[in-house]
Amino acid sequence: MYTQSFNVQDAASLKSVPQTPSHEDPEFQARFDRKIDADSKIEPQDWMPEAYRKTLVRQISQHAHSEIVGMLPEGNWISRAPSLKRKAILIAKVQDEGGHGLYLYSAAETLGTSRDQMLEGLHSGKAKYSSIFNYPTLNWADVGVVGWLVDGAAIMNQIPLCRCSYGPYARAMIRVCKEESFHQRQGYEALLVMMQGTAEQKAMVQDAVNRFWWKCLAMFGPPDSDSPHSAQGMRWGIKRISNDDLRQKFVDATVPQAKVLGVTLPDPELKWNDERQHYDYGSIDWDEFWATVNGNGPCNKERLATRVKAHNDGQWVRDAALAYARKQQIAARKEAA
Ligand code: BYC
Repeated sequence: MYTQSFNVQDAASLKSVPQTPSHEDPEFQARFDRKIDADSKIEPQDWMPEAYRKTLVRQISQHAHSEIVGMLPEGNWISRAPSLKRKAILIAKVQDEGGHGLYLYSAAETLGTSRDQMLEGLHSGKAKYSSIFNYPTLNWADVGVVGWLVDGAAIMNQIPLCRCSYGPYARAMIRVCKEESFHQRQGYEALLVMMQGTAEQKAMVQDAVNRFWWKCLAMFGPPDSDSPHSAQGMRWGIKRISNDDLRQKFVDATVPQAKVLGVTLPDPELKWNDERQHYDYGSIDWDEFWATVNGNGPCNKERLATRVKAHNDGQWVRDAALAYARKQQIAARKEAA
């Protein structure tokens, strides 16, 4: 599964589904709307409005970029994991994230955008990826907290995407979510072990939670009132639950987990609201969020430079895979002749 693309030339002619002629015909539109209203899946060969296609390419490619950039902060800790067991788990997790990127790039390719185009967007700094990966992982506790909170937030956001109206994205997300739930649990378990350790270990966990908590709340995106894409995304059945509702679900699910772990979530305003039957929480620093999303977070430049270098260093692998595929093709043609 991880190498599915290696023997396929990454050219638009091979990987893309041809675009439907661009007439936004009322009859086609009505058929599309009926499918959305009936909660049926839209498949690559179906007619779809250009704006729907563009929204999906934007969201799925950003999601794919987040998966592969997300490999970097954790990948830094593979060589410094505290035991062989933790190292093996972390290698598996980071490899899973690479796999998620591949499923998602493949899903986006079915919409007519090649992987080269998407990667060009990432490497040139035009395309977005999740804000959370522009913060550093300073110590081993951060790796546990990334699993518990970052993957926890990702699952909360991604479970509804398994019901997304676009078939290939929805199907990719089913597998992604299964793997993400292992990631979340391994992070939580690593933290539980540290919380039974020395005072220094407990302090490390608390410090990591303090640094990541607010950034994880911001991962769900701007408040609904400031989210330009939410209303249309929900009308199309791409987004099923709004940014604010997902954020609330995440807070409600995480507070009891923090209690079991024995850490304090760094928000003096966090308290149960009996009337709302939800936890109230304090204000997120949206200026910091936008600064990070727009390229000025603590690690944006480092992440992009590492990613571009990894891509360039991997050129020989892609060349070799394509050369092998060409050889196989020639051999197959000879045999058929
Ligand atoms: N970071 O109108 P909105 C993971 C952008 S987890 C950066 O609400 P939308 C992983 C947004 O793109 C993370 N940018 O947009 C976990 C838009 O900008 P553009 C990845 C953000 O699309 C562990 C603008 O703000 N998950 O992969 O309706 C280990 C306005 O926002 C962020 C996904 O991508 C952010 N946090 O909703 C490894 C899930 N939030 O495009 C990996 C799929 C918002 O207009 N994506 N923006 O320039 C989604 O569900 C939605 O795209 C979002 C945003 C909820 C993220």
